[in-house]
Amino acid sequence: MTDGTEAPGRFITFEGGEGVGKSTQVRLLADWLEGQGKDVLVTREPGGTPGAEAIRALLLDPTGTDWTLPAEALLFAAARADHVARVIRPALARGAWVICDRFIDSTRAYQGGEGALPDEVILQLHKVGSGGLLPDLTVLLEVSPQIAARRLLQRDGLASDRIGGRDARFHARVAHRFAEMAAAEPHRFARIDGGAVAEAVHAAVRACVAQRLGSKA
Ligand code: Z5A
Repeated sequence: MTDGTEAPGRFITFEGGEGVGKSTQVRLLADWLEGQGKDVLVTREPGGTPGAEAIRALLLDPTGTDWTLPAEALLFAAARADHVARVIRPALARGAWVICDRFIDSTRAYQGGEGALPDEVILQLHKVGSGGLLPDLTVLLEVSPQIAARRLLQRDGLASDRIGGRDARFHARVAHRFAEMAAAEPHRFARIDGGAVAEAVHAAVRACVAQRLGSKA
C-alpha cells in the first residue's frame, strides 16, 4: 500500500462505471488468489462495515435525500474512513490480499471532475479520513456505454440507485475522468477492456496482477 506505512499485504481496487463488470471480476480474482492459498479479503465501497453500509443506504436510496455535492463527498469520505480503519488496514497488516470494489478513485471520478469538487479537496479529505491510503494496483475496467446499458438493463430492468440514475452526460464525464486519472498514474492503474466474455477479461486481470504484483499467472 502507498501511504508511507509498510504493511505486508497487497491492496487491489477495481474501478469503472456501472455495469463494466467490477463485481464479477472481483469474485473471479478472489477465487484465483484463494486457489493459490492466499489470505484474501473481498470488500466494497461504499460499505464494508456496519457504519459504512448505513452510510451507503443514505447515499444511494433513490427516494432519499438529494445531498449537495460537498455533503455527498463528506459522506463517502466518512464511510471510507471507517472501512479503512476497521477492515482494510487490519487485513493488510496481517498480510492479506485485499480486493475492493470501488475506492477513492470513484469519489474522484463521481464527486470530482469538471464543475464539481477539485481533486485536491477530495484527496485532502482522504488524507484526513483514511491517512491517504492508496492501492498497490487499481484495475480500471472500461466498456462502451451501449454494452454497460445492455448489461444493466438485463440485470436491473429500469431500476437504478440515486447516483447510477444520473444522465448519460454525467456518466460520460465520469468515464473520461477515470481515463484521465489512469493516464496520470500509469504505475498504479491498469486499463482493461471489460467488453469481452468474463473469462477473457479475467485472464487479462490475472496477467496484470501477476506482472505488477508478482503473483503466479
Ligand atoms: N459512488 C460514488 O459516487 N462515489 C464513491 O466514492 C463511490 C461510489 C465508492 C455504487 O453502486 C454507486 O456509488 C455507484 C457509484 C457511486 N453508482 N453509479 N454509477 P453499486 O456498488 O451498487 O454499483 P456499481 O459499483 O456501480 O456496480 P454495478 O452496477 O454492480 O456494476 P459492476 O460491478 O461493474 O458489474 P457486475 O455486477 O459485475 O456486472 C453487471 C452485469 O453484467 C451482471 O449481470 C453480470 O453478470 C454481467 N456481466 C459482468 N461481466 C460481464 C461480461 N464480461 N460479459 C457479459 N456480461 C457480464
